[in-house]
Order: sequence, then structure tokens, then C-alpha cells
Amino acid sequence: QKVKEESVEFLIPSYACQRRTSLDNHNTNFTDALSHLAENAELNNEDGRAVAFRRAAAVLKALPVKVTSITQLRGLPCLGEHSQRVIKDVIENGVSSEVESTIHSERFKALKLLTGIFGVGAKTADRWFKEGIQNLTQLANSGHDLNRAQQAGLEHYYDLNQPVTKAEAEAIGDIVKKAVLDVLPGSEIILTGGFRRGKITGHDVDFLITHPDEGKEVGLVSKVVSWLTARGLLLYQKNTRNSYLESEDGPAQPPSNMDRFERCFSIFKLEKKEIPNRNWRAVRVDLVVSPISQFAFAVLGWTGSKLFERELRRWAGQVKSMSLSSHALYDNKQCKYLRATSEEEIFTHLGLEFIPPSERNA
Ligand code: TTP
Ligand code: MN
Ligand code: MN
Ligand code: MN
Repeated sequence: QKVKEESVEFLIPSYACQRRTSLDNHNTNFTDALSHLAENAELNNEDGRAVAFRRAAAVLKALPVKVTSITQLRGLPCLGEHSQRVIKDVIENGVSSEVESTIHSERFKALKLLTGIFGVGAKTADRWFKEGIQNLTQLANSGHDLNRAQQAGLEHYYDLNQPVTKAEAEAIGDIVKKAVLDVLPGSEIILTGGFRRGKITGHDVDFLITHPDEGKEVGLVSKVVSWLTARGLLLYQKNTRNSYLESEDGPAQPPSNMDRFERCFSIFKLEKKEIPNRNWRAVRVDLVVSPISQFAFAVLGWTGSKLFERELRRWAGQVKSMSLSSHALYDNKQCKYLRATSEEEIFTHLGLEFIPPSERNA
């Protein structure tokens, strides 16, 4: 599991949670190609294939040098035959013919466009594509009944497909802080997701909220939503109550990235004086509330990246016989929950070196 470059050897462990992956990617030519194939597999509901491409891309993201020859890949983990073929193609021809024909196919283009609508997943997009719907006009004219999320997604399609900047995330953070502290003084609010990993843009803004007195946080999301709604700051919101019960949901549940926190998937109406005529733009915002006793797990679970999270859960299960979720860590051998009040403690429980958020960009 080593890569050679001018007699320097780098050790690349096989689980993404065992290694550091900064945003400084030296192999975007390969990782873009592999990510396109992963995306295509996700659009085709081929999850196993998608994860294999994601893992291969993540290994290349973690390399401290640019790969220029296939021999440098010898001994690296997670590079299956298919991924190696794609990399070889890119080295020799500058592009992968498979990737090129995939991303220029009518199907890929249409599915990407349709899943770019907030509220539309791969299955819905595929059903529509099979009915001949390939663009937004055809969808609007199709007579399909769209749900509330999809209507909002269509209405704000352009805005929601524009990257959210760090400055916009901070402006929304100020509003969220004001709302939360107004309805429940003493609450803590942190920016999670990609921005916590140091990304300078994102597809949305993720906030995690808690209160030092366990129980005080119950019902907080709906109060915050009322506060925001009263001020005309929300274009769309869907609340979900907390449905987590340790006794039922803990160890018995298969590891999954869907958690059961009280939450709101929303679209903010962010004031932007510089946008002419309108003076605002739409931004996707996720608000999640965690009890303080689960906060460290929630922070770890909501920081991402998605592959890093997936790998943490896989490591926990396969190597440590533990079940990790955004709520808790359960030791299947000792038959007990392992408590933690910080991310560092969770890494220690898992027998992993602590990886800071900025190095979780797998
Ligand atoms: P995202 O907001 O989807 O991704 P991101 O912030 O890493 O990237 P982007 O800049 O494109 O927004 O998800 C953030 C994290 O939240 C991700 O690690 C997965 C986690 N998550 C859950 O734990 N539970 C959920 O139900 C969802 C939707 C996400
Ligand atoms: Mn570097
Ligand atoms: Mn995000
Ligand atoms: Mn999100």
C-alpha cells in the first residue's frame, strides 16, 4: 500500500478514515473522471459500483503527488480493475473514453438536470426520463403532480444550482444564531458539512444546534422555523421531529447515514442587495438539533464528507465490531454504549488517529 515517487514512498491505508485528505487534490484529472462514473452509478441505483469508484477516487485524493505513471499505483488500496483502466486511459489519452461517452449521453445529462431539482432523487428522475422528460420545460408541461419540495425546487432551480459562498453561509449563520438564541438562550450553534471541512463553496449550509441542559432542545426546530417564517426568511421548510430511541435504534439498526434528529430541510430567502430587481437569492439550509449527550456523534456525523462517514461506519463495524451512527457508538463485544463528549474521544474509542475536519475531504 505504497506509492513511489522518486524513491519516496507514501503509506496509504485502505479505510478513508485512517488517512488525511485535504482539499489540496493533486489528481483532479483522475478523481473527476472516477467521480463522474460514481455519479452515473448513483443515478442508475448501482450503489456498490458507485462506492467502489468513490473509494478509488478518495485514494487518489489522498496522494501527496500527482500521478503520472500507472506504475506509481502499484500496491495502492481500493483501485479495482475498472478504476485502473480509467486511470490508465486518462494517463495515456488525457481523457477516459468511457467517462466521455457517459457524461455526454442523453440519459446522464437528463438525469443530472432532473436530480438537480431539490426534492427529485435518482428513482423519480429515471421514471420521468423513461416517459421522455429530459428538461425542465418538458417536466413543467408533463402534467405531473409535483410535491411541495419539488415545486420549490423547480421554482428556485437556478439559485439552488449556484454554489453557496462562505460569505453567504456566514450571513445565514448570523440569522440562524439570532433566531436560535432568541427562542432558546444558551443554545450552541455550529456550522457543519462542507464548510466545517474548509470548503469555500457548498451546495447548501448545514447547522447543528444543541443546548447544555439535556431536554431543553426538544421542539427547538419548530420554534426557530416559526421565528424565521414570521420574518419572511423562508421560501420552503419541512420539519421532522426527533424519532431516535436509544433502546430501539442503537445497536439493532444497520449503519445508515439517515439519522433521526429533529431537523428542518429548508430554503432560505437570503437578502442580497447586489442582485438587481430582486435583492435576494434562494439558499438550501439544513437545521439539525441534537441533545447534548449525542452532540459529539452528531457533529462527527454531520461534518462529512459522505465517503469519510461511510468509511468510519465501515471501520467501526468490520474492524472494531462496533456500530457507529450520528447518535451513538455501540460496542457489540462489550454490549454497551461508549459515551463521548468530543470528536477526539470517538476516534479514540474507534482506535483511530484523530483526523481534523479539514482532512476529512475524502
Ligand atoms: P451535505 O450537506 O449533503 O454535504 P456536504 O456539506 O459535505 O457538501 P456540500 O458542500 O455539497 O453541501 O451533507 C453533510 C453531512 O451531513 C454529510 O456528511 C452527511 C450528513 N447527513 C446526515 O448525517 N444525515 C442526513 O440525513 C443527511 C441528509 C446528511
Ligand atoms: Mn499537497
Ligand atoms: Mn452541505
Ligand atoms: Mn446538507
